[in-house]
Amino acid sequence: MTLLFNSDPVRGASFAALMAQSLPDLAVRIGADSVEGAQVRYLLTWEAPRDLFDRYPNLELVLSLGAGVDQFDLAAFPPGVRLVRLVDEDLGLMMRDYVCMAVLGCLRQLPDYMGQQRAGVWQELPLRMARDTRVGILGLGHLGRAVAMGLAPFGFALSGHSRSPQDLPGLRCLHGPAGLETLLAQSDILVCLLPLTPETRGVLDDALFAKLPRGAALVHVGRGAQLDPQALLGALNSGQLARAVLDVTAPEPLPPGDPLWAHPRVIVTPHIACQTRPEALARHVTQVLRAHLQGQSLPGLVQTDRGY
Ligand code: NDP
Ligand code: OXD
Repeated sequence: MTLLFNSDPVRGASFAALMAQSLPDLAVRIGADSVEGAQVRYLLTWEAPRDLFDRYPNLELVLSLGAGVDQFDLAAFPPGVRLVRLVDEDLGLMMRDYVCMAVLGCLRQLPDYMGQQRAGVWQELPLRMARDTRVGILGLGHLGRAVAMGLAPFGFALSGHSRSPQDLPGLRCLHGPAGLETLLAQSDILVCLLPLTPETRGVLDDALFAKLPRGAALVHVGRGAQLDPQALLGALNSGQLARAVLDVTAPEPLPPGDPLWAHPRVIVTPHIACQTRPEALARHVTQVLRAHLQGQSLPGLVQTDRGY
């Protein structure tokens, strides 16, 4: 029973040490050159080489090193190989902290004050209370729900949108196209926590920004390819959007000279809302492999037909 850890060897060594305690019968190999491809049953990877299934003909599970799986060609998965994404409480906590920071930053005009600081401007801006501010969350999955729970105590009026109907305490749950229209019209701060799929690619565009209340803010933590950067710049420059916090861009890193780097009302962070730590990874992989070996349903199993 061999698992190949196909990523940073230092993190791999920590992960392997933890796995030796939880699943001692599992052979963890680190790095693609460390093992014959035919021996690999489980592949833990962020990258998805095109020849994945030729290289590892006996694969049973591919485990993504992240919560997102948009780097994989889901249509290429043979019927017997399942894809699992990272689901762990720590990921939810990290995302909760980042989005609370960003939403509070937007509420208290942090991007604007940082822009003012760089320009040497000392100027007070009007203040708004959280209880008078509507936050809309696109995507009510594992992370969207953790974010909603984190924001609730601040008193924001919270709504969330998902594909299928949901019923969650403390927020108004909307779904489908009509629900999206309602959410957008009533979001002073919009948080994007959608997976990247053909349906969500480019979703943050001119038309969507036009549906937000004038002067809204965007917190984008999904995937860069969901955002049309020209539409964002246009909306910021026209005043339709007041400010934005972006943790994800396309491409990553954002190229030198990109206007988003220096925009006075934009904060850019280098895709750090969550980081995959060996402890969380070992906990998750242990649960997945135990469930797999016992023929039970897998935590984080990706439905390849819907793309997440
Ligand atoms: P989940 O799969 O648990 O949840 C996805 C949510 O999005 C679900 O509520 C789903 O609806 C909804 N959704 C999917 N497609 C649509 C659509 N077309 N219209 C409306 N709603 C839709 O994912 P997670 O919460 O775990 O993660 C979300 C994403 O966050 C990841 O895919 C990744 O891209 C990003 N991410 C970013 C990180 C960062 O560091 N910036 C870190 C980790 C993740 P339904 O409930 O009906 O299925
Ligand atoms: C992830 C990410 O998908 O870090 O886990 O973006």
